[in-house]
Amino acid sequence: MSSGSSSKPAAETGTETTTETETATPEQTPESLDDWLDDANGYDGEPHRYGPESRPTIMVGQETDDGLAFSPPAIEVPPGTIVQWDWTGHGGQQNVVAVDGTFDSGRTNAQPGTGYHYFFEETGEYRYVSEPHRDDGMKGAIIVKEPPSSGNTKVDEWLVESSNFDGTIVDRTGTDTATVTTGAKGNGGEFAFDPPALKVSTETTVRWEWTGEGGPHNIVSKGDGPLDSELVAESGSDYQHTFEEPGTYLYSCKPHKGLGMRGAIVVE
Ligand SMILES: [Cu+2]
Repeated sequence: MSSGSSSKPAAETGTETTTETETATPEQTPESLDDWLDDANGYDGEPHRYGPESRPTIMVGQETDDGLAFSPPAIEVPPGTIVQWDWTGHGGQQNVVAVDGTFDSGRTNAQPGTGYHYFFEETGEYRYVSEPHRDDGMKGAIIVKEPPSSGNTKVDEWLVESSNFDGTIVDRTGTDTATVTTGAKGNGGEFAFDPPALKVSTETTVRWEWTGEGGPHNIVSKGDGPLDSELVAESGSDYQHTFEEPGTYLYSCKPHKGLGMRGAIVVE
């Protein structure tokens, strides 16, 4: 019938629109990673760091609220890591698309059990979105960088997932006592030891002092080391140990070990 007559004007309109869009959106200077993550749904201010040989999994669609978040939204991994995304079915149609085009899961999907993975070989900051919900804050970032290194392999491996470890072993050699704050800020809450790594001389007494934040904590040696405190929550609690033998002493808070609440004392 009259089907052919409307096609030409429609095509002309389409061309015009495209031109307008291009002139209206000039290239913007790339925003900082902090700015990018600032309005990412579910971001708590700290990327979760993974060690070598880990295979992090990111949930696509959160169970809470409207589901429009990656969980966790930001992670830090060493080069050579495979990152896995698993669709939860929450939040409707989703995909995983790098802003710079590095990776792209393809067409959107709302099917729980859908998976996608990407092998991150090169260091860099990879921002990504779920395209249907980009403007609703469904954004994330994969930060690929070498893990922090202090030069002490035992310490580095033990603390690789502790968010407040930056490769520094705080030097308190030559002092009688040294203090470690227990329940310091880090690991997604008040789940850190500060400093996470400490170097002391033999005969030094190390004192752990509780802030009272982050729930009950304890100090427990890895393996059969000497540290074994009570599990307590009260601010002002303390636990101490005098180190007689040189060595590297690794410990954690049992309830929060998985979150990265770990510490190390190097005794010289
Ligand atoms: Cu704890």
